[in-house]
Formats: sequence, structure tokens, C-alpha cells
Amino acid sequence: MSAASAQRPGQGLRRTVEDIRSMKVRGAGAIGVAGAQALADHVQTLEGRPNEVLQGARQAACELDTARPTAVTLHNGLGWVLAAVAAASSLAEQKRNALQAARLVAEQAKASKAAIAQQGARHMPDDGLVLTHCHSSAAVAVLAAAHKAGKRFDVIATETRPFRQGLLTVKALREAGIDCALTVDSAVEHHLATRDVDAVLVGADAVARDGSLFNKIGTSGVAALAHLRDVPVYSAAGLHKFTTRGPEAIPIEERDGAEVVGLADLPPGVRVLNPVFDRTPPDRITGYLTEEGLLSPAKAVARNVPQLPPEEVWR
Ligand code: RUB
Repeated sequence: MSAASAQRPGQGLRRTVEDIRSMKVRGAGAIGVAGAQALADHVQTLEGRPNEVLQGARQAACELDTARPTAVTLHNGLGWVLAAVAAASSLAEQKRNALQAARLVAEQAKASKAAIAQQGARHMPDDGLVLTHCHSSAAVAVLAAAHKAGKRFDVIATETRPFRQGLLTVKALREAGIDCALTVDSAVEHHLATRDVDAVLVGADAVARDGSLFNKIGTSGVAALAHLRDVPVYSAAGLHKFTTRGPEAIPIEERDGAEVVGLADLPPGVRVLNPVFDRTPPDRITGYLTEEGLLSPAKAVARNVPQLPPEEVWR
């Protein structure tokens, strides 16, 4: 049993929601793991008959699920824990199953990233230039594995306004020994026009049923510009990034305008728009780098969607 279960019911749950909302925990993979663990810990605090405990777990899962609406890793991680609780016939088994499911979610996320890194490294250039956007731990793992395998490319990482996750990316790339440069987001077309960019590589917060990619705001623009110049666009997306939902059913999170600009600097009456994810249509994605290697959007969806936890566990 983890230490969090010693807390008052709901306390660890609300802390995890807050950690995800405040970006203390960020990146789709990490969010799914944190959500699943928080739910499993919460189940340890529940008492009652199995159907009452399942209802309590569902309520907690719904609360956690609102923390980062675009990243389906959260929904999937919670779904796997709910499925494990639903499959048990006693309180003790529900509690055990919940912890075991959360452990599996964490192990699967780790194993998925390692497999994607090995598979994806093959598609990185031997030398030349890769452009990446935001900070994806899976994309960084692909680049690090390719570098370790002897490939010598440079990376341009976009700053990624307003949260500047590009700083995390260049730090991680340097730790892996990879030559890299940071650039402002608005310079992407300039770099594509003036340098030989061999590939664009990004992460994934969600892959919809039609193969659309939901990722950090700006991804769709980067992909459109790359597509115009026939530069391949890859997204590192393991099983836990896929969803049965269509693109219209994936909400784009809007965050506080104060992340973009000091609100006191604005003239009265001006609103700040801060959508933090966007949708890239499947025809702009060359392929998803998955545990099974490079797959077209349609094939990646066909392989992954059947393995997801059933939506009935939420009802
Ligand atoms: C991060 C982001 C990343 C994906 C994938 O956005 O868009 O590309 O989450 O990350 P934010 P990973 O910083 O708003 O969470 O590969 O680590 O799962």
C-alpha cells in the first residue's frame, strides 16, 4: 500500500488534480501514471460493498479525469484501474486489484517508451537535422536512442510559448549528448525554408479514432509547414495515447491568460486566448512511432484501440 493511502479520503485525490492542473505533473505519459496511482490510493480509503466501492472509485475517477481534459492517457490510466476494481468481487480484492492496475499502468508507460525509443530511432536521420516542438519524454527518448546508436544529427527545439517546455527539451537533449538549438515558435517556417530539416518529431497527448493527433498548441502549424515541404512528420505515441473518441469529442484545454502575458499589461477589455493543444489531421502525419514500429495513422488506430479499457467501466 502506498503512503498516500494514509491520508484522509479525497486528500491525495485533490492534490493530484491540483498537481496536474498546475503543471507540476505534465506530459501525457506522466499524467496517466499519476492519475492511475491517485485513483488506486483513493480506493484504499473506501469502505462498503463492492458495488458501493466501485461507485466511489468512479466518482473519484471522474474528478481526476477533469484535471487535463485533452490528454487521454489520464482517461486510459483511470479506465484501467476502474476495470480492475470492477472485475473484483470483494473489498480486499478491489483494493489489491486497484494497486496492481496502477503499477501496471506505470510499467506499461515505461516499457512503451523504451520500445518506441528503440523502434523510432531507426527513423531518425544518420546525420542532418530534426525539428521538435514542446517537450515530449517519448520524443526525447527516440532521439536519445538514435544518438546512442551512433546517429549524429542536430535538433532544433521550439521554445513553445507560453509555458516554454522547449527548455526542458534542450536540457534533456544535452544530457543525452545531442547537439541542439532552441528557437522561437514563429521561426519554424524560416528554419524549414533555409535548412535541410530531415524530420519533424513530436509527442502525443491523444490520437483520435480518425488518426488525428492532439498535441501541444502549434503542432498542427509545424506539421502543415513540414507537409508543404515534404518533410516527414512523426509522432511518438504508445498504446496509452489512443482513444475510441472521434476528434470532435476531444476537448482542447484553454488555460489562464496570465500564462501568456501579465494581465496588468493589457488594455482594459482585451481577452487573452490560451488554447494549449491543437488537432493535426491524419494526412499531415507521416506515421506514429509506436511499440510496434512506424505505423500509418489508420494502422496505429486499428492496432491500439481494441486494447483500450472499455468505456462501460465508467458507467
Ligand atoms: C506536453 C505535450 C507532449 C505530450 C507527450 O504538453 O504536448 O508532447 O504530452 O508527452 P504539456 P510524453 O506540457 O502541456 O503537458 O511523450 O512525455 O508523454
